[in-house]
Amino acid sequence: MGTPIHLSPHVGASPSFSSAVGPSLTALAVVISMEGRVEGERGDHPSAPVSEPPSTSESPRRLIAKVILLGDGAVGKTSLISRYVFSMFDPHYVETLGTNVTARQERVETPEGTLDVRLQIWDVIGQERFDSIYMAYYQEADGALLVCDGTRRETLDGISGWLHSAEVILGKFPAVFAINKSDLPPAFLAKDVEGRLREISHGQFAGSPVYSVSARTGENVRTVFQELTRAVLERRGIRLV
Ligand SMILES: Nc1nc2c(ncn2[C@@H]2O[C@H](COP(=O)(O)OP(=O)(O)OP(=O)(O)O)[C@@H](O)[C@H]2O)c(=O)[nH]1
Ligand SMILES: [Mg+2]
Repeated sequence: MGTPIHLSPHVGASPSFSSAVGPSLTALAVVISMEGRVEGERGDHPSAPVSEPPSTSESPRRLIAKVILLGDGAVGKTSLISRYVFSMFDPHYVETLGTNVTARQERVETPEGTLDVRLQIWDVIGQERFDSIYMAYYQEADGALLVCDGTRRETLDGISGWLHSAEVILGKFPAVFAINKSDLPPAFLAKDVEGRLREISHGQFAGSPVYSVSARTGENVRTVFQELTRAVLERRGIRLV
């Protein structure tokens, strides 16, 4: 199990926007392709790399990161995003059509000062893999939250397929694993996921954080997004204090 990180309580949420599958998704990807850069609030060039010296401005530096949710249908990807961004839960199942993007900000402390990380959270239907929707969805992602449904063992089996298809586009990438619906009796446990991860992709994901979460109760929901934030920053050489 990973260790929760402690980030400042400052958060900001923005309304979601959706894109139908097709040309508009491509346009959206261009907008989102700012990830990997720090934006100074006053005067910094928007394309300044994250490794630049800290701004002398009092405003925190800002960084945009694209994170994607992967997992089979009805595991609770959309519900986890709703809980994290809007503090809401809907017990009715509405299959995600096309791609939805929402955002929430996490404020973190680094040796160079405060950094506001705007997580662009991409949600897509968990049905088919490897078609043009997923290619666009995976492209330029900084990290992934892999979600399975703790009441359905077959969704654990599905994880390896999602990892492999994302690897084709992304190569190595930071990942955090969420066993959702912890408010219900489990069909498998975190140790089962950890065992599976040791077997997948030459163990690339062994040691990645695994959490039991519940979009219904909120248990560990913010924690998994914070862990993903930490993993994305570490991948870019940014340490948290
Ligand atoms: N009890 C319980 N139900 C949950 C939880 N999270 C999601 N659900 C329910 O599971 C169903 C599927 O949730 P979604 O969030 O739509 O699943 P999804 O992974 O986005 O599904 P697709 O869009 O089809 O890929 C809905 O009825 C949710 O209310 C949870 O933590 N506990
Ligand atoms: Mg969905």
